Amino acid sequence: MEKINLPKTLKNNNHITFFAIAVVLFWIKTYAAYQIEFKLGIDNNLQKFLLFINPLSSAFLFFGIALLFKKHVKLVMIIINFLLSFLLYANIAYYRFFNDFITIPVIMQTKTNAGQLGDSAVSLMSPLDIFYFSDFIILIILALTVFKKVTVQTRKSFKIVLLFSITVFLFNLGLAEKDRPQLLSRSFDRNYLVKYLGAYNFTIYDMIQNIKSSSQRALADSSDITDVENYRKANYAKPNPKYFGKAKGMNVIYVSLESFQNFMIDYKMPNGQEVTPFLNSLAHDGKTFYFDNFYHQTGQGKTSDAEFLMENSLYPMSQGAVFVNKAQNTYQASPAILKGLGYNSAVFHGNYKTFWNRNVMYKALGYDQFFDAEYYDMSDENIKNYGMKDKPFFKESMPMLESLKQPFYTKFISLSNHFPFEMDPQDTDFPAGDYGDTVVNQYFQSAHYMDQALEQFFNDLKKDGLYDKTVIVLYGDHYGISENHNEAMAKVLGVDKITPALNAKLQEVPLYIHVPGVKGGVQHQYGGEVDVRPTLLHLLGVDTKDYMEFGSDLLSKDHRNWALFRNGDYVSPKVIQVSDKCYSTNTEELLPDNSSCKDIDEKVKTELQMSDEVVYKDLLRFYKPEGYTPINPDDYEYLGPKGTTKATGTEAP
Ligand code: GP9
Ligand code: MN
Repeated sequence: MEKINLPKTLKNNNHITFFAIAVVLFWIKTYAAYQIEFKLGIDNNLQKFLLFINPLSSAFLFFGIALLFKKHVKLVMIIINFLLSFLLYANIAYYRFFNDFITIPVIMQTKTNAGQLGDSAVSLMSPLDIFYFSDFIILIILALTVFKKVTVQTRKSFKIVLLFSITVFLFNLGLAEKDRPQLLSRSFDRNYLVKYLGAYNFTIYDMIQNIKSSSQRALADSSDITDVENYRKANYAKPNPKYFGKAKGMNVIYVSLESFQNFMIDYKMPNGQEVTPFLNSLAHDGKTFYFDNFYHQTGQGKTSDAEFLMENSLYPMSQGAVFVNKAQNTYQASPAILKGLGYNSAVFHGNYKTFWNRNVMYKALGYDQFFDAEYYDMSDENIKNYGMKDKPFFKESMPMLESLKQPFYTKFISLSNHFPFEMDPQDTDFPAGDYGDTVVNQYFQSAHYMDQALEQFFNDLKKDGLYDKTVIVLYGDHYGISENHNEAMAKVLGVDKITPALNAKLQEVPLYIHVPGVKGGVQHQYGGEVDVRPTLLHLLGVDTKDYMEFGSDLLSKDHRNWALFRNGDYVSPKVIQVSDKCYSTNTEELLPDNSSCKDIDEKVKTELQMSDEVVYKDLLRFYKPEGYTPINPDDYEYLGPKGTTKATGTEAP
C-alpha cells in the first residue's frame, strides 16, 4: 500500500485553504453588514436562513473564478475581494443616505447622485467602517506570509467549486421562490431581492435587466414613432364639450383602492349588511360618476401597473413590472403635464419607497414629492401586511396634504385591503364571510374597513374645505380574489360555477370620479384604466390630442366602449374574448365561432403592439407633444422627512 504523504497533499491544496479562509471571512463580513446596516424586514425563519446563506453562494462563485488563474491565484482572489468589498461598502454608504441599494442606472447618473451624496455621504462614513475591508487586509497579510508560495496545481478544484456554488445558489433561489413566488420575474422590491438573494447577486440581476432593457432601446430610432403617431391620431376620441374644462384649476386626488373588485359594490352579506356602505352611497348619490363596466388592465406589476396605466395611458409590460424595468424611459405623465399648468404633485403611500421601484419611477413621472413610510408612524399597531393600515394612513396624511401648494395633483395608495386580507381583531367588528375559504371570507372584513377609512378621509376633506375644490378619482387597482378561489367565489355570487366569461367580468373594478358642481350618475360604458387619463385631463381642460396615449375619454361621445386585458383578452357590451374563444357578454355562453369577436380582437392586438413599441423601445424620447415642457427626472429627489427636497412644491414637513 502506498504511503500517504500528508504534508505534500496539504501543500498541494494550500490554495484551497486560502480560498476557504477568503470565503468564510467574506461570508461573516457580509452577514454582519446585513445585520448592522440594512433594514430588510425579515419576517420568518426561512428568510433569516436565506439571509444567512446568501453570501455563501456569491463567495464561492466569485472567489472560485480566481482558481482559474494558476500562478496568480492569491492576487486575483484579493482583487476580487476588493471589488466585492467596494461594492458592499458603496451600497452601505448609499443606503445610509438614501435607504436604498445602488442600481446600474444610479451609477450611470453619477452626475446627479454624486452631487447628492457628496459631503453628506462622507459625513456618514466612520473609521470603524474599515471593518468592511478587514477580510481584504487579512488576505493580503496571509498571502505575504503563511501562503507565500501557494499556486494552483490543477483546475479540477475550480470545477468542484463552481459546481458547489451553483448548487448552493439554486438551493438559495429555490427557497426564495418558495417564500416569495415569482421573485425574479416580478422583481417587486430591491429590498426583497437583497434579502432573498444577497447584495452581490442583486447587482448581477440588475446588470442583466439593464442590458436587456438597453438593447431593446438601442434598436429603436426616431422613425419608429411615426406609426404610433398615426395610430394615435386615428383613434383619438375628442372631448365632450359638456364636460371639457369643468374641473379647470381644481386640485386632483386619486385614491388607489387596493385589490378592490366591483362585485363588492352593493353586495350584501346574508344578514343583509352592506360591505361597503360608503362606496355604495357614492355610486348612487347622483353627484359622482360611477362606472360599473370598468376593468383593471394590470399585469405582474399589480398596483404599480395600475398607476402606470392611469397616469400615462400606456399599457404595462406583458411580463415583469414596467415600474422596475422601464423606469429610465422618457414619459409624459399626468404630473409632468400638469406641472406646466402650475400644479404641484405628490404621492402618499404607507409602504417603503423602494417597493415597485417607486422612488425611481416617480421621478420619471414628474412627481414633486413622495410621502412614503418614512413620513408615517409605522409602529406595530398601525401596520399590517404590506404596511400602513388605511385609517391611520389617511389620518396622518391630512396635515401633509394640507401643507401642499394648490392646485395639487395627488395620489393616495391604500393598502389594508391586500391579500391575504387578514385583519387585527380590534380593527373589525364586521362578520367574516362563510364561503369555506379563509381568504375570501376575510376579504369582506378588510373591504369594509377600507370603506370606513374612505368615509373618514372624505369627512376630513369636507372639514378642511378641500372637498369643494378637488376632483376625486377612486379606482380599484386590480383583482383581489384570484382564480384559485373561484369555488368560493361561485358561492359568493350564487352561481354554479365561474365560467371563463364570468371570470373576465370579475376583473371589473370600480371607478368613481367626483367633480364639484358637476352632475354625475351611474355610467355603463365599457372602459379600462388606460382610459382614465384622457377623461381626467379633458375635465381639467387639457387638450390631449398631441399626447401619445392609448386610452379614450370615457365621457366622450366617441368613446370606443371596450376594454382589453394585458393578455390580449377583452370585454365589450356584446362579446367577451378569453384565450381566443368568443363568448356572449349577456349569456356568458361560448359562441359557435369567433366571427363576432374578430373586429375588436384585431384592434386589441394592434393597440397592445403599438403601446409595447412605445414602452419597450422608449419611443417617447423621440417625441415632444405641442406645448409640453419636458421634465428632467434628475431634478427630483425624495430624501424623506429629515432630508431636504430638491423638487419644487412645498418643503418636506
Ligand atoms: C405595496 C402595494 C401593494 O406598496 O403597492 O402591492 P401589490 O402587491 O398590490 O402590487
Ligand atoms: Mn395592489
